[in-house]
Amino acid sequence: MFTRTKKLIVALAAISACSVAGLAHAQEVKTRIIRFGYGLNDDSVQGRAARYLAEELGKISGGKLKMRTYGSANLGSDEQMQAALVGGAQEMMVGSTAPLATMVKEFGVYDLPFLFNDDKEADAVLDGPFGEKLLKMLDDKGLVGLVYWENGFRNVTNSKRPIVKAEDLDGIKLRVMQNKIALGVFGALGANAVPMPFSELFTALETHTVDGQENPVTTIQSSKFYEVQPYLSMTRHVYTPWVLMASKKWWNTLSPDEQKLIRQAAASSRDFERKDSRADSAKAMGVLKESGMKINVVSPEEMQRLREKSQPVVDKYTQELGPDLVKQLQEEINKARKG
Ligand code: TK8
Repeated sequence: MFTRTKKLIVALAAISACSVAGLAHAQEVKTRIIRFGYGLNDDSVQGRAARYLAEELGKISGGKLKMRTYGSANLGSDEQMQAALVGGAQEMMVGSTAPLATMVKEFGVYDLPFLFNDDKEADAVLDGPFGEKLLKMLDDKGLVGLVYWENGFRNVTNSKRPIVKAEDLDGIKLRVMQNKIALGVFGALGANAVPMPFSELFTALETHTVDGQENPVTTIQSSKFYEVQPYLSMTRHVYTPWVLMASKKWWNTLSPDEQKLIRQAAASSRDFERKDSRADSAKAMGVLKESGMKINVVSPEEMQRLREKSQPVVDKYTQELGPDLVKQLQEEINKARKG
């Protein structure tokens, strides 16, 4: 009898300890509105993953962390949103690494061409110590880097001619992402490279302010570039990721519990997004073929020539980025290649 009573007391004590902890836990998560911005439209890989992220966060926070998603650069271009996050005027975003390089030059490393062979290598490097190290560097600049989403391997579209030989890029007015490495690489490849925010790109293509651009097929399809670009050449010259970020100013006002929930939802969104992006690439190719776009695959010989043409700029920027950084990246890629 005595032991039974004792057991009961112990059990009751355990239950009440739990519910106190549960209560304390619940108190650490306040009702919050989180504005999340992105550059592509709602019907894109970004749009689908943003909705998934918002839903997931709502679910695991018992409806308290309410994320409002704004696509099509409605909160601003990648660079404008970055600034808004730093200033604390916006809570979260997803955007390209290229414009981050103006704040943390090391992010320019992802614009060096011909690094990754496939998405498996990219995942391993981005989710490993190298990718983490770069995300951490954002901390001092007022940003919290959470995870990488896949943007993907980029291909050239234009309105002049198919890129069959390396020389076909000569003189093509090509929009590039806004940093000096992207600019330098396409300059070396012979193009007349023009930096411009993505949010202005469709109009610039439509009005022939530029002849072409480069992006993954998922974006070429979802942004309807096929309506204004007759040629798509499968160059796969670079793999670029997106970074999911929070404003540091805002992040510092969150409880550890809230931060944990956001990190957890961010990690799930990464897995969702990459899977979707890979499935969508195949679908996008189908849509692009049907659209009447003329699509060509660049031969291995010409790819090698593009690689050689870009090598001097790669060497130059390797010095600027730091040879150790580039070496570390190369080693991580080699590890992924073997493993
Ligand atoms: C969308 C951009 C886009 C990127 C670009 O805001 O700028 O070309 O590939 O995805 O971040």
